[in-house]
Amino acid sequence: MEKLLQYGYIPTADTQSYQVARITAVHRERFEIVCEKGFTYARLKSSVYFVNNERNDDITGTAEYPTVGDFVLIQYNESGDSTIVRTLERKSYFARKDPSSKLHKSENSDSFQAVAANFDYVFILSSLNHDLNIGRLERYLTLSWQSQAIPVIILTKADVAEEYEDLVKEVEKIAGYAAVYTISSKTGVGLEELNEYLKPRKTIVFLGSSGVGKSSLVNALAGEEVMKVNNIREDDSKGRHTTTHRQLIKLENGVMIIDTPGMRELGMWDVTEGIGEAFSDIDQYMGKCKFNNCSHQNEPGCAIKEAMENGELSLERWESYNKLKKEARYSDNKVDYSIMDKKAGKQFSKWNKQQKKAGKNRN
Ligand SMILES: Nc1nc2c(ncn2[C@@H]2O[C@H](COP(=O)(O)OP(=O)(O)O)[C@@H](O)[C@H]2O)c(=O)[nH]1
Ligand SMILES: [Mg+2]
Repeated sequence: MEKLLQYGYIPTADTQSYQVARITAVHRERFEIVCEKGFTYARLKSSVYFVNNERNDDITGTAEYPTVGDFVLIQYNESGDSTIVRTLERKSYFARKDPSSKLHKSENSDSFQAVAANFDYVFILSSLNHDLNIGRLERYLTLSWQSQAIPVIILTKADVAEEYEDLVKEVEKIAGYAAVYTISSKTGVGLEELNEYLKPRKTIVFLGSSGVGKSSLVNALAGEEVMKVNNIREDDSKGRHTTTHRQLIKLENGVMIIDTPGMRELGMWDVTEGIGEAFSDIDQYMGKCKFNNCSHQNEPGCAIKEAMENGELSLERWESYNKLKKEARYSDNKVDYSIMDKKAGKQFSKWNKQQKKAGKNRN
């Protein structure tokens, strides 16, 4: 079990006679995995996988396709692809609506896919250069809290940004419980302070729009080029979208990193939970109004109105909160994994097709 422990596995499940593996990348129909025997490939067989995962009704988020970061049980095959038997319980995950789902438009029947799993921290990267967007950060924070991992805000490219103190203050105001760091991958400024997150057996997901410097930071932390850097046109700060691939890599010091192409690119844009944590400054006023059914419009004794009047709460912040809250109401109760479980067999073939298509686009 030594190798899997290094990959962050905590032995809890009854693994029976199977081997444990961690998924390091997802290809068309094949998974790159690491197991005790080293790096190898694995596949799903619906006759095996969906039978074995039916027992997982009680475990949120596991009765579906494995994704990068997942711990799985495999039948190890020495001479070919191993077979994935079952996905183990996730301690954290990001999910998106299944883009291949035809049921998208109807309110309660969306199916979901996990896009990354079992991470400890989410590094939310945003460039101090010119694309810093508070609303987007608030959304990233909410999605991160929802994932069950701890968000950390990292403001990049400090070497080229001018006069960014006010910007940092603005970010700190909306960061809530999340820590905020200012760094430059180019000069190395601020990187040392990230050391407390870069521990063996921990997994970090990198999030942020294309071009903010995710791959550059991975390389700076690794001390070598492990990720391809996009050369962007600095005039409009739009990166080329080359990272379409999610991959888990382990650095020399034992920390693991999942680089992503960004949440919008991943189609992960819906908030459901996590708003309370992301907006802890607003949450504290809830239940403090004179009327407990206060709509925070014109009622007397409204704690929100008071906070805005005395400058504790800004209108922008209140509007962001309401915007995400409204979306969350629409997507409430949609992540019903027990339903997914029953549909799993049907989804498997659909998913296979989708992976093939994605693979074609990628190549
Ligand atoms: N000046 C400066 N440029 C950076 C920094 N980090 C990344 N870049 C540049 O920003 C562009 C996009 O970087 P990349 O790491 O590929 O971004 P990703 O798309 O988020 O992975 C590249 O041209 C990098 O050289 C930094 O700290 N300072
Ligand atoms: Mg990149």
